[in-house]
Amino acid sequence: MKTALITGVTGQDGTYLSELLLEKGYHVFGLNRRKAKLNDGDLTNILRNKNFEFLDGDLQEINRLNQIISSIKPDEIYNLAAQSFVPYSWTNPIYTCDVNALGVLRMLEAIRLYSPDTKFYQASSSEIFGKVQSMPQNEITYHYPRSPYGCSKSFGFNITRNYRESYGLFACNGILFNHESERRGMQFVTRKITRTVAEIKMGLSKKLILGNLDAKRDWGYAPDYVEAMWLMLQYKNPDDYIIASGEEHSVREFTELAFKNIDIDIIWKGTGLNEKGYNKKNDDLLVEVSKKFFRPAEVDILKGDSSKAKDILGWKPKVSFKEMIKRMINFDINEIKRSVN
Ligand code: NAP
Ligand code: F7E
Repeated sequence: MKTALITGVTGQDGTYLSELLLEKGYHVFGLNRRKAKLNDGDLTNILRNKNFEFLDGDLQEINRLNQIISSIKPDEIYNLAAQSFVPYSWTNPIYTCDVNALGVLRMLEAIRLYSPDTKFYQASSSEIFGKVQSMPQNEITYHYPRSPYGCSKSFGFNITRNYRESYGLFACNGILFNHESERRGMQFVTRKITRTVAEIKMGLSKKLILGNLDAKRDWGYAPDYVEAMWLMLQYKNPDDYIIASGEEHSVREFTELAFKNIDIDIIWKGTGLNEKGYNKKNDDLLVEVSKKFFRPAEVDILKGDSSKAKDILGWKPKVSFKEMIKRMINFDINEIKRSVN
């Protein structure tokens, strides 16, 4: 039976990847930080599986990582753990870099010293491209991160490639563009929108307050993207791959589509911080802009070219942008219904 260690197992991607690997017959170890209260909603099915086990640990604790990796020597490690919220990386930059940059190095050192045959996947990010130097971005696009988070991920990318080239480790970077789902954290813009739109539909909220409506992202569906992680570690050679949908959409467009799912057309009036979105039918105010959600330095646009992953791994996304929004809205509406009943 193949074994895998997933760090960040309680996060969006960690839960989908656990399900995928358990379905494929793996024994899955999930690195888990202690919490005052375990909120394991998305892990309910996984925790019931006899081939899944939690291991206590933290990416900041080198001794524990060494102990775990030397004792279980897994076939594959997926390093998904990170401080993943970009705005938090300005308020806590040193912490973010300790986890997202040095944490990767701690994992690689543990593998190099105690389990050099383990295959390693690093969760890299399109945030490394930041102020993009070419369109669309591919594996050789220049890194120009715009946040401490982006800088930490650029280090993680480079140190992973360096350990592959220096020590011959089977180490891959998946440069994943934004990917969302029903399990996305509530602070990220997509889930904030779908949850608030669902609340508006159910009469629990009156309006949605956002930051930069013009930011453009290449958004895909998380379950499609975790499959790419697995494919990278099955290919005969380790390498780095862009995983993206190849389409860019603005926050404004995402918002309009989300409202369309509850039969509301938005019309925009005003500009900048004074721009507002109204219900076309009755002129109700539904969307406002607040300075609070703007960032010190913005990533204006991201659009990935995943042709290498398509040609070599045979990977392509299955769920469209529209379908993803529909699934997220329906899920949020149903979850609210369940919680109020
Ligand atoms: P997420 O939902 O925020 O999950 C992050 C996970 O990391 C959680 O399980 C969290 O545990 C864990 N974690 C945080 N700090 C840790 C530490 N010091 N030690 C051990 N575990 C720690 O993130 P995600 O969306 O699933 O993303 C997975 C990975 O892909 C992250 O590395 C992220 O930066 C990267 N990425 C994400 C996207 C995207 O669009 N989703 C795109 C590109 C790259 P707790 O439950 O204890 O907080
Ligand atoms: O912001 C704008 C905001 O926080 C997207 C992480 O998974 O993907 C994610 O990082 C855009 C930005 O994601 C609000 O300014 C407008 O331009 O959903 P987000 P992100 O920063 O792109 C990358 C690939 C990762 O690796 C990260 O881990 O939306 N925006 N208004 C807003 N963003 C938020 N959060 N909230 C707003 O109200």
